[in-house]
Amino acid sequence: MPVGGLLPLFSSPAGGGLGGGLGGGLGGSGGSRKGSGPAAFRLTEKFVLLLVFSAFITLCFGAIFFLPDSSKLLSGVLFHSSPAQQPAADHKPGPGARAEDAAEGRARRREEGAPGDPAASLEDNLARIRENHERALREAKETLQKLPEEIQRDILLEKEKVAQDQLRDKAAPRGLPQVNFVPPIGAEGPEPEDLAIRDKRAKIKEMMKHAWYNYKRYAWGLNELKPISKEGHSSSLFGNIKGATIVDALDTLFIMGMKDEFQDAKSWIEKNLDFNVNAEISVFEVNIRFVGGLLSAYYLSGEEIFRKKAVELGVKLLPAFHTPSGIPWALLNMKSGIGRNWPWASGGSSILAEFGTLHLEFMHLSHLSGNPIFAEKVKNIRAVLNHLEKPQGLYPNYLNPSSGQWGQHHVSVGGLGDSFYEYLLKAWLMSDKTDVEAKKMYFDAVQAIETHLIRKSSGGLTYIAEWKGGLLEHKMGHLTCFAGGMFALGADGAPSSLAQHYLELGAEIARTCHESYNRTYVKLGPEAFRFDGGVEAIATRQNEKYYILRPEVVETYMYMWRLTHDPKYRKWAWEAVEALENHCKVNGGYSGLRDVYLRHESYDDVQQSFFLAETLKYLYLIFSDDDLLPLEHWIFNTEAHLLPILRMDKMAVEVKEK
Ligand code: DMJ
Repeated sequence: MPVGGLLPLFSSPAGGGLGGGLGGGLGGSGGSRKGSGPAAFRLTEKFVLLLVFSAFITLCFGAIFFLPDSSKLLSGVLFHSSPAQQPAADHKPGPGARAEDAAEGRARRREEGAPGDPAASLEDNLARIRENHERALREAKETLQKLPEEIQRDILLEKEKVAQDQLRDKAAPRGLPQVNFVPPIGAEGPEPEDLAIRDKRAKIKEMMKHAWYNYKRYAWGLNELKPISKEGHSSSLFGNIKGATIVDALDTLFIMGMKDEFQDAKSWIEKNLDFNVNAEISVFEVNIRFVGGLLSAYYLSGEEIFRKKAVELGVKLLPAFHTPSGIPWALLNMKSGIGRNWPWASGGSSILAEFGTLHLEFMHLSHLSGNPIFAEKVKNIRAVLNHLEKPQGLYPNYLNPSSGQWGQHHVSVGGLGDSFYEYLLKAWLMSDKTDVEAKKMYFDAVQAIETHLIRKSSGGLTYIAEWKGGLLEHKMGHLTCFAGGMFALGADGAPSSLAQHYLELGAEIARTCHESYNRTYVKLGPEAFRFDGGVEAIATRQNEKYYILRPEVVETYMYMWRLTHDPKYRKWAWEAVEALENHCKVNGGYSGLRDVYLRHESYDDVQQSFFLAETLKYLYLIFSDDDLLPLEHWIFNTEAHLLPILRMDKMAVEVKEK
């Protein structure tokens, strides 16, 4: 990416050449990738002239300095050393000698010479000048051998690097401020009184142990487990960052009272969790799983290591925002700080569900670091979105970070769109209901979704379709099933005439998603199900029949249970537990399935980290009392990591260096 992505800086008229800031530079995408505009030529010429001039100075200096007569001439004026102290001519660092050799010699002389010796210091200075000129000459020679395109690229890379360094310097945590750690409310709950419920909860904890210990045994320190092959599984989403399952599982271990396991995870993080990786990561995935997991572990345990690591990682993600609009790239090389978008995403667009799912974590990063930069970045995303015209009040899934304009008009409450809506609602709730802008955006969006996307099947099932340039695709993804919980959670904040309506809408979506489970052989739902061609809530395409241990359906059951206490949600949740035990549990952990309509399991051989972070956590909460993680105090990020509601009066950060 770097070269292709950076060259437009030169070719775009808006890029403004070297003078236009880096943000403007990266923005000049739409232009040609050849980089041969007039501005580019002027710059190249300037650079070459500079090099030639520098070479000329060096030659003049060399002529004065190295010719015998000049030396003699200079010796009386500049050198006070005796001939015996001067190095022999063949030891002089001439053009062929390495500058390091000269530096080494200088250092040796400095060690040997008396401190404050003016002759030595003069000699030192001259030697330094000589080295600099030699280096300039060498570089000029090398540069003149390069093609103009290569020279341009080098200038750009250098410029990019300087800008990235500045950005990092600005944001680098120079010791975190002290935070008055507030002991968490409801981080551990009592055993449920009802014995049957207690047993069910204990069963879910057993499932967590089975998933955790197999990961520990076969894939410890790697990202995920392959439970059939009994080895590690690595996903490109995390680049070379390791330990996704460990970080994702932290808070589930904590709330289940698995203290020893939590300590093991903490020790691994202290010793091994490293973000200096030279590989591309998904900004969204790393944020929701790693930043979210670390923040959650900090808020539950108060252990400083988690806060430190979360902020450190947050800083590493900041270069992703380095685009003309401030809408972040989807992919980022954590070492170079260079970002780009998924090649398949509409004309180089960023994805709504990705850049729209940073808000909660970044607000907490600013809160815990005392550095406003994180909050500024996500508030800017909000500002960009607010300035844009929305087709029919809907948010398309694609937004170009260079132009700041929508890409393809494809709208979805499932993949590519989903958690953007979730984070609007939760931003309002997490701000102790002070972020009224988020509230308005959420309810406006939901209204448009109801008008244009939500439909009822002839069999009476409410579903959320996808919208493509005004045409509906009557398909609902497993991912979309989270929306039942979202509608119900938001009901309380709706105008009073609509509160009951949103709770019922949540219940209807929960029922539809339950049907998508119930109509399969294994009683776990497919990746996507359709409401056309004479079917309802059934996958018709082979590539939509898989189940990868996803949480969205039990997530909705959890919210519906908490908000209504209708026993059917515990019943449905238990059906999911039994199905997981019967069809996904294997010797080496839990595996996803390739086809939920098949009698005989075909395993995908991956135990996803979100199975421990989300699926098992939501199931456990359904069989716990409501005072374990009460919804009035905690917000779940989209990976089910826990973030406390920010009540500024009670969670003061003392901005003072430790
Ligand atoms: C999780 O990583 C998160 O829930 C995300 O929002 C969507 N996809 C997976 C689980 O299905």
